[in-house]
Amino acid sequence: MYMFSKSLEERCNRILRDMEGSLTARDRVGIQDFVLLDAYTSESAVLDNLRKRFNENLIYTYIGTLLVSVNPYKELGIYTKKQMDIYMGVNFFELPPHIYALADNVYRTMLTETNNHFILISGESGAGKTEASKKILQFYAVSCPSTKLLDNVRDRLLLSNPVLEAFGNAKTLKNDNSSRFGKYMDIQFDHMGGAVGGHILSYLLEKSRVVHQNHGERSFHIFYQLVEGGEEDLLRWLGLERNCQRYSYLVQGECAKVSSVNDKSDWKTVRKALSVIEFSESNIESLFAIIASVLHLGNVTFVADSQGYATLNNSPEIHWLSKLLGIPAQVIQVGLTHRKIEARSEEVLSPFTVDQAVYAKDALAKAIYGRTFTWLVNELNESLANKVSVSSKTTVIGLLDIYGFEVFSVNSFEQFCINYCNEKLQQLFIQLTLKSEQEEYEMEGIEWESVPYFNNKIICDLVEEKFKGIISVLDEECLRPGEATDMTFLEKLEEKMGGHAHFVTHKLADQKTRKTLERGDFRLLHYAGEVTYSVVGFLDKNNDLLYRNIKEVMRQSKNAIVKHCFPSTEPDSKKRPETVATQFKSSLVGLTEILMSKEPWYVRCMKPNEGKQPGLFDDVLVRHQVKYLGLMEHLRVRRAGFAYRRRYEIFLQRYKPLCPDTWPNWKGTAAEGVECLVKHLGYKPDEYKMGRTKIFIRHPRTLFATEDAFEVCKHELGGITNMTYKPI
Ligand code: AOV
Ligand code: MG
Repeated sequence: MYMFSKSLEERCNRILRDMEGSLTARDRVGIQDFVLLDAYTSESAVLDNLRKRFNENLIYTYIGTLLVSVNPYKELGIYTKKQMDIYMGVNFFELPPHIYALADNVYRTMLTETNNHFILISGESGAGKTEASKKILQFYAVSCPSTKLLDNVRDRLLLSNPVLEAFGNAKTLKNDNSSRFGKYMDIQFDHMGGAVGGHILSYLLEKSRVVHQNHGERSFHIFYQLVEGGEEDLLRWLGLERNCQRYSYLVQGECAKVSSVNDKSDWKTVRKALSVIEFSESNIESLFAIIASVLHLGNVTFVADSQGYATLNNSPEIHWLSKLLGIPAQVIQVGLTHRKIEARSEEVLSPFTVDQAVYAKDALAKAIYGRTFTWLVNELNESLANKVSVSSKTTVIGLLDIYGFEVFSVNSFEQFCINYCNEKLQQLFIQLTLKSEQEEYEMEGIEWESVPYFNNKIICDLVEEKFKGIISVLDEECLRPGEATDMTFLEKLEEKMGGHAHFVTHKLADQKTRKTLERGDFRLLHYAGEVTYSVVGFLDKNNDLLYRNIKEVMRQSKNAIVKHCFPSTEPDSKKRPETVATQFKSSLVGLTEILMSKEPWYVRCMKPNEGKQPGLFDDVLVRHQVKYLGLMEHLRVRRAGFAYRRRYEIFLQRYKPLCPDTWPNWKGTAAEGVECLVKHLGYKPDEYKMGRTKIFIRHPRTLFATEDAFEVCKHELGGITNMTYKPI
């Protein structure tokens, strides 16, 4: 159901204007769809095209309906309301590529076909995934039908973003606003296309960041926003000073200030958003009491008594913790310095050493923050729940925006999980693009040729395979407390994975590679490149242990959110909870199932340089991304059998001026019209196939030539009677 309200001439003029028409323009700005690129098999041609377009500030290019996006690292002025209006309801290929064109296409397809869709946004850290997902959401917010009720939903959908980003994003070396959790958001639409609700699923928050940040990185934005932007009396009430340097948890990375981030104004945005989303004032108070508590907790220090056990002075931090969490100071004090153990059916308190106490304190800070984040997502979901059209059936568009593939100088358990997640999504992409291609040919009754490609399943298996994969080995080691260490984990890996083409360690490596590895490292050859992981902390982070008695302490809290996050119904810690990696693995299986039941669309984001700089296109870096994102394979698959396909109606509508029999109106079926049209244009019989609903064109140059012919005649539109067409 495409809207052809605008006159043909107007549309053609627009195509002229967008400069894709003449050859000189094409030379300068490149081709807007890689499928139309003549030397399509060459990586260099693809790269040249991307570079040309990037230099002209054209950051978007298609491969068929897949959108490639290169981060411009500057404001382009292409996301205005005017731009949205231009793209709204216009046939996908008629305008220059844009994220709005994709969003519009997904939306219209959903409405016509009344089915569910998702947009998979991928690319490495800093490539522009989160920005892309926000642009899509904004497009829907503006373009969907509007009523007072719907506007309220729209505002909530939009404002859930700054809140989640405040609590779940942070500055890393790769990205000043890096997502430290995975996010899948369903936007629900009624049959009229109104956005009636939403639902968010979050995946594994990197909560270790609360207590530790690498040099040049920060903790989650919300801490800095509160300290920098919080109102005077709020800070007083929370016992905070307006100085990030005062808080041990905020200065580990030595960069509390970031030039591209305005914590003060972001605070205002978040504060306002929380009100619009209808968080109650008491919940908002409890929420900030928690954020402040984490900061106070970070400043707690222990000293060793004469026996070497950790003691705590009645420090101001304990006073504030007691006040903000509503737990007696004495209880907190004991909780932070002891652990409950069972001795002969009796429970006794065993004192911590200073190191143990510091460990327990950090574990508590991570747990409080992590659980609060989960609570926050649940609250947002309640606020976003569809209350508008409960009776009628809704369809959804899912937006998937996760943490991108990342490689730092030291990589730990967190990077392992993040990169594993990226492997899974790449696997999904491979399965879906090949699968859907195959199915389409089958459905349309057309033979198909397969294309060789690198299947990263081998790496997914290496990580996740039952009993054999890295996660299984890690879990096994986690089951041997006291005996197992990070090093025994590494040794087990060497035993089990030795010889695997994508796994190497110092011991297993050849001489040359050995020099690049430390004894405590293992290296995975990911689809996107090599990553060396340091095993230090793997067992600990996978166990994510929180002592039972400290949970009991938290349960006494009068802070409503803390109370909710540490319920008395929580399973006894004697029963072993699932490890972090295993939970993450299961959640990704769940995600895959959700996605597989929907129609896929793709945005592949790329980073033009490592320096977050505008105008700089690093050939080596982009070429690498073109490779691992599988763009070449995707392109080849699109062109393997038949590069292009169009629904008969759409093809006819666009090209009918090229044939006197079909212009201006064709009386028969669309398929007959197309047949008549392509015969008139002189398509050779093996150049195209007529499917059940679509025409399939083997070489893009055929479509290209048709497009050129169309360009030539556009000035004489309406008067075309005797065009002859010479295939190239
Ligand atoms: P990511 O989501 O892919 O990284 P972001 O979407 O956060 O990356 O983009 C990183 C930064 O690049 C943004 O903060 C913007 O400054 C800039 N940027 C991205 N896209 C655009 C655009 N279309 N126009 C202008 N600037 C842009 V990560 O979450 O780290 O994997 O984990
Ligand atoms: Mg992101």
